[in-house]
Amino acid sequence: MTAQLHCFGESGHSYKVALMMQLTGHAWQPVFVDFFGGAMRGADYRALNEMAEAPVLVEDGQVLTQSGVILLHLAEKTGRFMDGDRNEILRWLFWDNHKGSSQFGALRFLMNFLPPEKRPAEVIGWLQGRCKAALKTLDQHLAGRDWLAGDRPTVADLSCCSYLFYPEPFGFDRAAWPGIDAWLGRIQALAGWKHPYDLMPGNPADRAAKEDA
Ligand SMILES: N[C@@H](CCC(=O)N[C@@H](CS)C(=O)NCC(=O)O)C(=O)O
Repeated sequence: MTAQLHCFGESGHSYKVALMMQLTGHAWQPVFVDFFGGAMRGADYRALNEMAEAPVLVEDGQVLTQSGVILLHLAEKTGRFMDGDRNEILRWLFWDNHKGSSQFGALRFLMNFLPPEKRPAEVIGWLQGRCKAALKTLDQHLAGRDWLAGDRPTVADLSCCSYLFYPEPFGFDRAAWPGIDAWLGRIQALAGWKHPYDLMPGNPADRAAKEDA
């Protein structure tokens, strides 16, 4: 049965999974989650995912949450993107969930999706420092190697890259990080790569158009 991914365009965590399915040709369809309309706070969504987060993958009667778990599930199903030392791949997946995407996503949310008068300057400043440290870790690791874990792209790369493709500013300037810049270019060159807003429903332009209507 075609896998269903509960997701929305702005969700970098969902993008990791959507990108993996896109690159592997795994059959899937998106189910739009109206995050900005409050859909995740409702009982229906909590019944699907008690953690009230996207992504959720529903496939063959299984309901999977947490992007890292879903990526590993897809790697097993497709036989792709696990070509490397398993511990090294998991090390970067866990790092991403703690120091990478989780912080990039929160900072981007505070700086772009909260109404300007509600943006907490002190928290933003603190988080910018944390994100800069994370970007440094990533950039240094990528100096002199093409992929995060081994000689080929793995789910570690698909996880760690996700927020770095979004256009909304959160203090990440691709040109300032040569290792990351070249690595993102390699990911973009993978056959079938698509930008998050071309892969999943919902994006800031859609919401702005609705507000204007
Ligand atoms: N560690 C989780 C993070 C998921 C997550 O935070 N998703 C965001 C959307 S990108 C979300 O649903 N946030 C809702 C909230 O924090 O209330 C994963 O990797 O799936």
